[in-house]
Amino acid sequence: MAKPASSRSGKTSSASSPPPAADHNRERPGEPKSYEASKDELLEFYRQMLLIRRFEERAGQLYGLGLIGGFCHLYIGQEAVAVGIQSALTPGADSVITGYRDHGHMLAYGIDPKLIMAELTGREAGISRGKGGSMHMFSVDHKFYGGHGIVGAQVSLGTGLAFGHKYNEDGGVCVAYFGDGAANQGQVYESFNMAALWKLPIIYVIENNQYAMGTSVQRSSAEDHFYRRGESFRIPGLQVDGMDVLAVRGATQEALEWVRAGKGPILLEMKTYRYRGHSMSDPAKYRSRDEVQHVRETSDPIEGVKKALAEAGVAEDEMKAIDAQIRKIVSEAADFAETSPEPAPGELYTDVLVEQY
Ligand SMILES: Cc1ncc(C[n+]2csc(CCOP(=O)(O)OP(=O)(O)O)c2C)c(N)n1
Ligand SMILES: [Mg+2]
Repeated sequence: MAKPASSRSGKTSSASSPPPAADHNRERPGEPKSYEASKDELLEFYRQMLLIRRFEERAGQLYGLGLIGGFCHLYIGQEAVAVGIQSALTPGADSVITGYRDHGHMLAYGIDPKLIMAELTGREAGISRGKGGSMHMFSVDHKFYGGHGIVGAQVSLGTGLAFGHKYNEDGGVCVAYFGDGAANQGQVYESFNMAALWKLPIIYVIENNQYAMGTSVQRSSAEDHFYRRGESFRIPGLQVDGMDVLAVRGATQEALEWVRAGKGPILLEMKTYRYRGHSMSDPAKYRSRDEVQHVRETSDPIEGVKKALAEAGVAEDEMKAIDAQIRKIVSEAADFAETSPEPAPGELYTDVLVEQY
């Protein structure tokens, strides 16, 4: 006969008996509600998403002109995720970490577009002094901890940031973004285990844009409902329409409430889509043009907010004027990034760890 196993509550149960009922009844976050935005908030969401889109379009052009070296991963299509989440965070208190598709996140956190574009073109004025490029942008001032090229690494690092928030009792929450592909990495689950054990203040955000480079979720993921990926660590998850900025904001508030109440980590699966290739060098032959066109026509995040604005009585002309302002900001950022000086050769020797430890 199987030896009785000890349950978490300390009571014993037979190994063959079902798990204690309490496991199934354990507390879960409420159903997230769509955020009810005021007209001004909607306008701000529109502005921020448009800024990301126009910025990324211009970055794509600069890359084509040979002004951006190295890799360049655009965020077009996913704008509602970063904008909706960021709008719910407390600037200066909460920390953020993400992968290499990071320009949109930095813009959503209010970082000057000029400094981001100048980083792309490798200039001294860039946010990482032109030495990080597209994938390695960093701003401690904004509690934005990168920009990481190693798939999944930001999940462990973000868990460490959350540990820091708890240890220092600073009230902050870490938001760690990663992709559907990264979600299949081993270190993600080691991090989940520690975060759940220590009830760390972290929101794990899986940006499920349906593809990891050229591999679709269906071909790579045995459990493609990513919000369930924390279940065996008792981390609850919510699946969210990541193309709807109001749904994203509503779910983030629910998640923040959970984490700030000291209940430990929570997972948000953002169902989203990227319109461009994985990076600028991807011809995207693994999917049809029709597939992309269909998403653009039926669930574009910016068009969704435009519709809501029209319903709230905002005139088409006002929206066009915002677009013109945004184009101007992006043009100025591009001019700055093309004309500002490159770092002096001496910069090669700064920010390099030389001590032994
Ligand atoms: C550890 C590691 N393995 C492989 C790669 C190569 N690689 C770069 S991006 C990527 C796909 C990641 O896809 P996903 O997590 O879905 O993010 P997305 O690009 O869709 O935002 C891979 C395999 C890498 N950078 N790091
Ligand atoms: Mg992906």
